[in-house]
Amino acid sequence: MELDIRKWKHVFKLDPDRSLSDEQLEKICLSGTDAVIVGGSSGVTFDNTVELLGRVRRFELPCALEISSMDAIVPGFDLYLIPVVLNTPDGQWITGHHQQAIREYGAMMNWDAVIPEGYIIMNGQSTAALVTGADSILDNKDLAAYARMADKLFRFPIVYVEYSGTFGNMDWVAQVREALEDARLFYGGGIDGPDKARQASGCADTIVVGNLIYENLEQALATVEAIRYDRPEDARE
Ligand code: 1GP
Repeated sequence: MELDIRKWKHVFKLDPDRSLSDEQLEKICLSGTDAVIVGGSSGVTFDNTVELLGRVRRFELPCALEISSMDAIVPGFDLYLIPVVLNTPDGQWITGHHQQAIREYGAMMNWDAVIPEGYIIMNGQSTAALVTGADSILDNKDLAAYARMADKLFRFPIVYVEYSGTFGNMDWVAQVREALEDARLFYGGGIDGPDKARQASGCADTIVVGNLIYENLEQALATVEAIRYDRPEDARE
């Protein structure tokens, strides 16, 4: 099982608040994706998170929890991804909730499994933007500056450009990757099939496929295959 996020090129993000049959979940977990991230912007509870973890655990692939609610911090995940929203004026999403969670659980946490993400929310209509009050009216220079801030100032290991629900500007995403030296660039948003998966994978280090799982599972599975042969280790003879 590959827990080094630097090796991940493709991940599926599963929403505990949406349903998948056992057969669908099996296809996802056996698809060849590098990992599953469990997370969502609304309706995520302790119970639905535990349930999904238990079901994913039947398969041998990394399972990370992206924490968006203190009530849904569930032990037993391989990794814990902690979004720090860089483009919100609301400090709750930068340090507020984080400080409260650490106050509660800090002494018992396995810090080796915790990975902060410098999160930049680019779709102002997304639930993530509405919940966090993110200011998504940014140009490419604003975006690159947030990314560089995450990389060089805060030294976050992940910069996550989040277009959730809409396909982003790939030129801008490519500019972000140019600007980063150490951080890994995660891109998520609007990947609706192999073509967009390839485009996004050409501009970011790791692509995240979410909604498509629930809208068109076969297309979602095809995104794994689409980028597979871009990986040197998977190259055909
Ligand atoms: C959402 O970045 C992910 O957090 C994926 O976005 O749901 O649009 O694929 P989509």
